[in-house]
Amino acid sequence: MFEGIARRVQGLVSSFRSKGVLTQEDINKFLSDLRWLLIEADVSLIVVNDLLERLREKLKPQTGVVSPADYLLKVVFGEIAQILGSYRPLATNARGLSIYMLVGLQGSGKTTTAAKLGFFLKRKGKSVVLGAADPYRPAGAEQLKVLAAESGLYFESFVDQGSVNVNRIKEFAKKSLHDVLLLDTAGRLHVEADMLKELTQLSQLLSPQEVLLVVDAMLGQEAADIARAFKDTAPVTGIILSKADGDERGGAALSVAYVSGVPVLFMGTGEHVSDFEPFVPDETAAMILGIGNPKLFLRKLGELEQQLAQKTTSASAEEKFDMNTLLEVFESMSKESVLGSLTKALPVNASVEPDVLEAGKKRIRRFKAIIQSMTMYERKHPEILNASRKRRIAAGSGTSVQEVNILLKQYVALKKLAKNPRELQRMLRGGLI
Ligand SMILES: Nc1nc2c(ncn2[C@@H]2O[C@H](COP(=O)(O)OP(=O)(O)OP(=O)(O)O)[C@@H](O)[C@H]2O)c(=O)[nH]1
Ligand SMILES: [Mg+2]
Repeated sequence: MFEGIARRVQGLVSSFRSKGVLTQEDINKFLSDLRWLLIEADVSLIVVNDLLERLREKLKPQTGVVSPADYLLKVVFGEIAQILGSYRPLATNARGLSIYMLVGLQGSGKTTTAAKLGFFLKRKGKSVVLGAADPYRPAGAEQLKVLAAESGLYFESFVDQGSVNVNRIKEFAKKSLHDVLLLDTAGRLHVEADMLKELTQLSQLLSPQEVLLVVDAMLGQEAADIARAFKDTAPVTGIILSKADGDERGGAALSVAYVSGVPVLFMGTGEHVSDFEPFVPDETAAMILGIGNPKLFLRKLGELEQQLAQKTTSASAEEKFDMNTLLEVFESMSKESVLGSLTKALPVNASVEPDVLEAGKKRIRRFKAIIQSMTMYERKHPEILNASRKRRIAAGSGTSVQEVNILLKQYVALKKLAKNPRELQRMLRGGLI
């Protein structure tokens, strides 16, 4: 699911992995590439434009957070999760049977989804009845009956002589000791006024707890237009995105809730009855961005930021900034526990560039070796380092004079900023990882 878009987002972001800073120009380029990426993923234009506008406001040039790539991922992740809406559980009827009507176009997956949702609720301990309420396709009732039997759910047909018997549903609801009745209603080829009218009437007569619209995610942004058309006329309360396994571009997932204003509550992820999941925006956003483990990603990012903040602020507060301070910062940065696990929490989907992170780690190792080859006096007063001392340090640390010079340059720049801990902290992260 969403592999296509995830791979492309990762490709886009990974070009920032080797950078130490993020300029406004970088941001503009990133946003324009992202725009194309989203349009090609068949995301609704209204979503593309709004998302881009939010990002344009949020993204600021950085001398670096952990790395520009992670900073971009973090901000985009937050905004996409917002666009996807918020998760809510199904409404229930405290006084008895909860009725959920499943509505949607022909072939969208209503009947299959009824069985999936029923199976999902059964696993949560509910007693579920699948109710046939499609008067036009007798075969549909048969299909529902078979699925009910296969999934260990109850079945009841409410179709009498070519129409839905509403009174019988009401009677059933009154007497039933079950928890949930899932009604599989009639679909049409297109969104048609008479279908919407029929659904609205049925819903007025039954007052169901939810009217769940099943939309086919393989339709991309058209899924969002369909959802909107239903919502405008019928009392749709939630969306189930079916065939999300076929939506590798992510266009439907990104568009449907935002365009229709109705939350996506579940998604179907395959043909089997258990291929069904609650739609959790954070997790879906992570999938779309190709972040392997979003919780771990955000937690590790936070930890690293905090560690660096502590090191840098404590030193600068006492105005004792010297090579020892820098060494401490390097040590906290190069700890396997932080960098290593951050890498693991990062995208699973290929295009992470291990060499870039490896290069960052290697650079820190070499800088550490340089400082360790200095005497204590040199560490406190690096300004005394002349050409011959530098040669000695380079030889002692197995590095080059050039690298010693680079480190000294960074040190001078950082020391200047030592009175401003925030700036120092950002610069440290930007320049060194
Ligand atoms: N890959 C995949 N296929 C699905 C999914 N959900 C449904 N399908 C398939 O989509 C096709 C149509 O599903 P149905 O449940 O019969 O659709 P429907 O909306 O009830 O169709 P009508 O009753 O004719 O309006 C079937 O072949 C299902 O197996 C899904 O999440 N993933
Ligand atoms: Mg059907």
